[in-house]
Amino acid sequence: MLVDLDYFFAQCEEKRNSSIKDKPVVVCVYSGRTEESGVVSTANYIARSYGVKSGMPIYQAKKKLENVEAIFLPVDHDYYEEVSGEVMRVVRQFADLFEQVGIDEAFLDVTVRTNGRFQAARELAERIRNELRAQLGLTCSIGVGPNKLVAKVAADQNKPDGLTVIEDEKVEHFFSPLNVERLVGVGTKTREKMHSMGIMTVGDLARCDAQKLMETFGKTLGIYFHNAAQGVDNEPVKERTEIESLSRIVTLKQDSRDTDFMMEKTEQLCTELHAAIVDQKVSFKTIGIIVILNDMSIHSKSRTLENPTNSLQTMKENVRDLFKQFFDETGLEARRVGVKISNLSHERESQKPLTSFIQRNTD
Ligand code: TTP
Ligand code: MG
Repeated sequence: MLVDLDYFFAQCEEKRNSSIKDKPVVVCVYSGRTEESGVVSTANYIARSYGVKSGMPIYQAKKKLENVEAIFLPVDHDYYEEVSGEVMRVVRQFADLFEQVGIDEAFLDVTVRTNGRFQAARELAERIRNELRAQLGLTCSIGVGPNKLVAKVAADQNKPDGLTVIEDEKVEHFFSPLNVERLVGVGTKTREKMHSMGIMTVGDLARCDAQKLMETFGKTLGIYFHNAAQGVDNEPVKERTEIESLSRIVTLKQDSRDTDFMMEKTEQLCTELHAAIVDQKVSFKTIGIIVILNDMSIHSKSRTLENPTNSLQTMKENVRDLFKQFFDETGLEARRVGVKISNLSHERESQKPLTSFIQRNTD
């Protein structure tokens, strides 16, 4: 099953201050250029009924809510992370396998505890919904299906506060009339392309020749669309062991306090760390250096950035600065040096509101 919290950031704001609950609530990422520049991160369903949407410029949302008393608030990511942590602690107790996929979303494999029975899964989903409401005062939407793809599409079917259960033999019936963009992976551009091919619904896509899809979208995507349209998906729910930090250390040929020499040696470490975080789709917010002296004493220095990033450039620049500071301040000589990144977060949570939405709006 997929559990997705409703209008999450805005619902968190309502939880903190229930007096705003019956008004349109719009949570904004202010870019700071002018008082109103920036985009809507999310909005409660009252605001959505006036046409306010995620990714919309703030001035446009204000225009839509011109004659109503609406609440505009800046994003408070730390608070949403805290609430997300509480939500996930509750939800994961109901899973055989648990995979958080965003700040407000998680997949649960419940096959074992339900003996593969959809009725039992439905009851479990109801219990999760009740627990979240009772313990945290929050609503969510849940989709249940034979695989992750169907569960995800089902969760989007009855929002907010909905539960949709799609059993194996109902998948085709459920999928075929849906607009094709409801499939995970079909964005605006792909939708336009599909429309131009006469593919409007998931059923149309399912009937489309696989070869033609591969020619148009490339082999990987073509096969994916072909399978997805039939509700076929074999991705397992993957338990993630939360990594807290990553580090790499190298031994120097001779003791040194020269920043350029240090950078030469640590460049490779940064590249390795960068490859690891790209692979695991995480960003770092804290970057540090480790310096081990020839008496084996360990020293470290770190700094925390304003926003999480996965930039190799940022990593290297900060490492250079930190080494420079460390050796200017201490006058010591290093025998081994290392780089450490911590405060890691999954990319979707950390970067979506800050980059891709703004980008999408300035396209
Ligand atoms: P979603 O689960 O996509 O959206 P939602 O929870 O606000 O609404 P829904 O009821 O449809 O589930 O995203 C979770 C949070 O991620 C959302 O509350 C705010 C943030 N977000 C953005 O900042 N910008 C966006 O464009 C989207 C879609 C989400
Ligand atoms: Mg949500």
